[in-house]
Amino acid sequence: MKLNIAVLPGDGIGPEIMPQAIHVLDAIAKKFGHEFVYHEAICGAHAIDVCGDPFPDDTFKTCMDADAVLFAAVGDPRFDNDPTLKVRPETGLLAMRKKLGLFANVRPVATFDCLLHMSPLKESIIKGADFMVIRELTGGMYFGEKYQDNDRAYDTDVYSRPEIERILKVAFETAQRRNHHLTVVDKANVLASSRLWRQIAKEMEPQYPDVQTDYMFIDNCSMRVLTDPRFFDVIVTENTFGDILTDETSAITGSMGLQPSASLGDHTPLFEPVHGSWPQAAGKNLANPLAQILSAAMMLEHFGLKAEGALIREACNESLLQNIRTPEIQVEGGNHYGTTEVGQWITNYVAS
Ligand code: GGG
Repeated sequence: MKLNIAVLPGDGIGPEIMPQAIHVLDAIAKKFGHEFVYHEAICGAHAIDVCGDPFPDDTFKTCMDADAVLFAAVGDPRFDNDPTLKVRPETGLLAMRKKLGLFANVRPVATFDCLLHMSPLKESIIKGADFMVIRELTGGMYFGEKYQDNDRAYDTDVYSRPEIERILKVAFETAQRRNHHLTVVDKANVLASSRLWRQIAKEMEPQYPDVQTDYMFIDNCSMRVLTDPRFFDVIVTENTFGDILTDETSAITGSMGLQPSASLGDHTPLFEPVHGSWPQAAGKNLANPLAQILSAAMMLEHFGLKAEGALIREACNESLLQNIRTPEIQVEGGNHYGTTEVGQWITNYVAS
């Protein structure tokens, strides 16, 4: 198979973890006889430095022309502290999602057996947890009208019926392909937008009689994912809740550096780690490349390359089992491996 892949390393640790995913993809291409063609483009703070725009038109075109986008992360603390820097890198991420119509962010959450003992959570509670969070990605407060002056600020939480229906359809269908259990997560006791979500989900329920659907407030869900994660199969929720919830679930997987995601919608699909740009670690060879490499595996699986995805997953699992780990998940007394060493090990495993 030939795949044109737009490659967007972005900021912070992005330019360090992305090459590791590319090395692994190259090893897969060689082993399975595929052709992966990479088209690198800029975004985020790096793009603001180059041309003043965090998602330039050239990058948009590169993404639109590609079969898939492999993206790392954006964000830079310079933009938190300097009021003269008006455009934030994150607006590039939002523009990318909006312009590519990427309304469904699919975030799998599963444990790695060999990391269970490192979780702050009880092993007996999280063992076997395996669920999917479907985060709506182009609506809600991130995109609603905003205002800020020195004394007053607001973000509006707007959702329309078509936006809610299309994401719920993805969620119901995902539950049908998995274990037939969907949890709709909202704050319907307080928020009007949540009440519309709930109303529409209830209207749609009869179309999916094979899916057991339940409803949970986000505050309850935030507790339940940590105290009873095996309860969940598919969670669907709005943009902000999904963003926060899937950082929380890194306590189940073992590290933010282990969570990949796929963003799907109207145009080119995009694959990116759940984590951000971790600027404090940039240039230090510290970042875990697994979320990026596993995002590449999700990309291949999206195109039906199941064996290729499975081999990458096996290589990642094996690296963890053999303690080839970056510092945040290394056992006491174990050697610390850097971003490049972990990436190289996984590449060699895939190539062998
Ligand atoms: N790879 C994800 C990333 O770059 N995250 C930084 C960020 O700004 N996240 C907010 C969001 O995902 O909406």
